[in-house]
Amino acid sequence: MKILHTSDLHLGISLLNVPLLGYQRGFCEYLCSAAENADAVIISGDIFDTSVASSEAVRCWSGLVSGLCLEKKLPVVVCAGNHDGAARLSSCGELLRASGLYISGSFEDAFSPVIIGDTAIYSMPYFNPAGAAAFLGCKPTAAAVMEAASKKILSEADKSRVNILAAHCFAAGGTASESDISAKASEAVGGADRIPLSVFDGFDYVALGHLHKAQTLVSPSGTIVRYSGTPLPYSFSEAEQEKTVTIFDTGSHTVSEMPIPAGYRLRTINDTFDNILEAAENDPDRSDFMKITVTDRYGGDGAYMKLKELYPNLLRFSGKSISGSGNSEAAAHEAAELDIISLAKRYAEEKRGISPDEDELEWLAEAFEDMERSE
Ligand SMILES: [Mn+2]
Repeated sequence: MKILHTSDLHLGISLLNVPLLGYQRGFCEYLCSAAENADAVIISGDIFDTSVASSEAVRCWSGLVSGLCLEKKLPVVVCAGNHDGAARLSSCGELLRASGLYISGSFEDAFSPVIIGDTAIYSMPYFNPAGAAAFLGCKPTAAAVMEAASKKILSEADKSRVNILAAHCFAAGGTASESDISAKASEAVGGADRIPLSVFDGFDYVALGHLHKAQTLVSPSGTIVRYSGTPLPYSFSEAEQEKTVTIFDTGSHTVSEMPIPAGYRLRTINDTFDNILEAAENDPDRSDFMKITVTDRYGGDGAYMKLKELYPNLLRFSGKSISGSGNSEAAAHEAAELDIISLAKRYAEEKRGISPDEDELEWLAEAFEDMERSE
């Protein structure tokens, strides 16, 4: 059997204020046709970007699962992610199951597998360790909960089947992206929610969501622990990542990837102002979503306006910092060395992106002379 695994759709997300739902609808269409080659679909959480999703995002989701379950007649197994409102997402569960849509929204759901042919899929939503620990009688940490849950599942599982775990969590050794807001936050506090790969030993495949970069980790006994990644790039740190859906073959126990057409491209340029202007003339992809850093000018409005004319989807812009290093102490030290005209000139460059002309410099000089006289 072939299982198509995807996650972290984040329907309704914006990229620096640019709504991406139109592109996400494109992905949903792609997914419906890609799934024709599969026997089941797993979506490992973060269906929506916010727990109370917009009506447009809900409509998009509704269209996707209708397409997969009703038109393509495929079973779809979903676990709620930390961005989802789990109770909302999993409402009408019994009714949906009758149509082949299996959504786990509460921790206990993880222990009732969805059986598809020779395969059992255990689907565990993102969990709060304290609540899950009370249910399992273990320590209230993510690692202890997952260890106890895996043990319980595997002790009850039929080993003649292919046993798959779908979950939304941070596995040790995984790499977070800029758009993994909660994963990044956990890194900042020391990664206490990291789950050691050894707890996944015994499963045939672990279909994870939460980290936005597609990546394969391997447990000590050789279980493939896979993040499918987001279907589209949701931050500039993902500009170079190829976005794919993952296919797990239950017969050969191997994974393969199918590339997803993005519909948009993210691009980063770091260069001097003149080089950027010159290169822009022959740039065929000026409608890309851009992040530009000008290395030889301060980030004033003038430089921004000029570049925005060339790149209408300029989403992030910055110039060099006053010290060139971003160190404010060094900047202050450097500024103290400058005469007042040079300092004013630099200030004007930073604010406007262009140097003051001869007339302006003369006016400045006069103004400073007047000031000194009056002092
Ligand atoms: Mn996510």
